[in-house]
Amino acid sequence: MSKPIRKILVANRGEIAVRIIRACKELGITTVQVYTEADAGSLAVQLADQSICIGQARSTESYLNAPFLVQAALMHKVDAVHPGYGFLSERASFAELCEHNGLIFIGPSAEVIRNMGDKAMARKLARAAGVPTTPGSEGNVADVEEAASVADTIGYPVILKASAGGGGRGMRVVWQANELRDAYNEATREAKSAFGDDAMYVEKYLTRIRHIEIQVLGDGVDVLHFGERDCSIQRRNQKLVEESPSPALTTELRARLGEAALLLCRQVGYRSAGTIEFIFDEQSGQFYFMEMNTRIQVEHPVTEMVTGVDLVKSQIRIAAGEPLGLLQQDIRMHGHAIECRINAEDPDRDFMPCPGRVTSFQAPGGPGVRVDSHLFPGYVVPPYYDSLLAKIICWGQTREEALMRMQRALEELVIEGVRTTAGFHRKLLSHEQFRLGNFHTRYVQEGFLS
Ligand code: MV4
Repeated sequence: MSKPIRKILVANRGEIAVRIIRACKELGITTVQVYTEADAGSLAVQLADQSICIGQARSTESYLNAPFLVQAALMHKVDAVHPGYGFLSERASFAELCEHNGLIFIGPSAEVIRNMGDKAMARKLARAAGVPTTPGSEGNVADVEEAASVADTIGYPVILKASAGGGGRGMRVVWQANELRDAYNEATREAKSAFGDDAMYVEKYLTRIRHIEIQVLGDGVDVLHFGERDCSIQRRNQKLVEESPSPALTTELRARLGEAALLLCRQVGYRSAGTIEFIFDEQSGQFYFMEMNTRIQVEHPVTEMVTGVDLVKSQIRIAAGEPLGLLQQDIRMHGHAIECRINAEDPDRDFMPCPGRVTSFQAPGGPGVRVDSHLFPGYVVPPYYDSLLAKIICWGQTREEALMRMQRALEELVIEGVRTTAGFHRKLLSHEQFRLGNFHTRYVQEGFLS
């Protein structure tokens, strides 16, 4: 079904709200930006065609308040709602509420969001589609006895994962049998309080891995993949640096990962932008399905820089019922792109958040440099939301050129008034092993921050 989209409610904030507004401007779509008292002076409000205050600063009273957002959408007579990432972007009930009110939700169907949000169900769907999954339980385990039995079968270490979790939340690594019971009880208690659901599944824990994810676009009939992003540079499950292509993948492995991602998407008739996350064991060359994210991701510009495809505009076109209009052979990855997330956090104080007024801001520029940010001089970084200030994405013909450009961009960057992670990135990019492409998900906490 195809319905023209002439007006969109931007149901998010910060840099991704600016990104969505830019895509809409290029498509000739009118934008309505929601904001809270804390975001009243934001760049997104300044750039949007219209704006509406949806409440107080606290997210639960605003950006997480589905009825407020739908009410704002109906008042402004928008055709569609773009959820961005985080907040309600993967809340199936929000997608349903939009659709029940005649609004297009720019994302997959509520059913697909729900199924992929249940990590044990997602694992089952992946396995049924023929996607490699780690040894472990078929779905959720009934109790600690079943968890122990699965762990005995697959061998320690194992990782307990909350079905309602994801992104590293509600996980527990268990190194030996006598720790399992306590770990299981803690993990289920934590999951119950964090997600209201203590369902748990068990996987063989792979210790030295890379986090490799595949970007996809589906229109409900066809699905395409846009290559991988290596997101292994993380700290406490927060991605810091992402790049494409991965230094660890051969052409053959890239094709196998892409094909595996498409298998799952075809199985569920995937529609919109999405990302399939894998863990890649470099020693064995094996990769395994981890989870599927049913939203546009923070790091999407890395893929845009190497493929030339605007993923946000594609999402909006698909939501309007347009076909993909591309074939897999049309998609080429050219050169190398790397993204550094500049957060208002202090690396010298355990990355603690540092909100406050940005007294000066000078973005880098020049060949191959892209800055996605909502900052401007005088902007006050609020304490209520995530600490992302800007994403610097650099492209080069080679990884070395992309790294050199990123170092130049980080040196040009000026943000004063709040402490940021820019210095951390400059240090990381000067590390020999990182420059050689030799890293994994424990690189930061093991060799770098200790
Ligand atoms: C794993 C794993 C190793 N073995 N699963 C992290 C977040 C979510 N996407 C799944 N994650 C992982 N799942 C198995 N079977 C390693 C990760 C992982 C990770 C785990 C704990 C702490 C930091 C991590 C960073 C990246 C990936």
